[in-house]
Amino acid sequence: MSGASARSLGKGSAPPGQVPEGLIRVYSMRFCPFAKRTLLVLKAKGIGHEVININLKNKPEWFFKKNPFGLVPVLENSQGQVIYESAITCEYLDEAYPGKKLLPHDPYEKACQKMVFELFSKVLTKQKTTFFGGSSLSMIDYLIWPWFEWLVALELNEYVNHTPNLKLWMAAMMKDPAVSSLFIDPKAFRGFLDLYLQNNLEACDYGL
Ligand SMILES: N[C@@H](CCC(=O)N[C@@H](CS)C(=O)NCC(=O)O)C(=O)O
Repeated sequence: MSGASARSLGKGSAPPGQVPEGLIRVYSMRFCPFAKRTLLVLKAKGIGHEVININLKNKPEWFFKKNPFGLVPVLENSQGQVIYESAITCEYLDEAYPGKKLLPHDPYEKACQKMVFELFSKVLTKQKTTFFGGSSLSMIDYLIWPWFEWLVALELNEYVNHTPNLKLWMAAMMKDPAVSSLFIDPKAFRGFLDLYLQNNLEACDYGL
């Protein structure tokens, strides 16, 4: 993966050129939990990609041509096709690329994952298996994880102590190679959050 730790592009920057053949590009922001979903799926499936960070406090004019809502993540492939909305980018990657399938093949099982996703905050405590999609890690776990990573980074994970299944799930997630290799730097995250809440234009590049 290239560019993940590069400074973000802001207003006045030149639009990046065509995506090199054999790679997919993700427009991201280092601390965005939605973009983290896409990055987790890229990593878990071993998809060759490059990352372009966007300054969300000072967005480049050209970025709105990639996503009219001006939000990250956005995927762009070498044919110039653009996909946005994190859950849609994840499903696209799972379908378009070979390797480990993260969404179940069975239509009912797939619908169940989507229902859990829609309701995830309400059903978390009803989880009966180690992972949300069953005994092995699948798409739904990656879609939910980035917010729990924030709890760990902010040292607030004691709030899950009263839900033992959730605690076990978090411990199991931390052992996943995609999750551990993309784990947010807690110090940098806190520094980012501090600046972001002050609307500081340097927030997205904190620590670089
Ligand atoms: N529903 C979108 C939400 C994405 C989103 O809110 N991304 C944030 C960064 S974490 C963003 O781009 N914020 C810029 C803004 O609100 O102007 C998705 O799932 O992709």
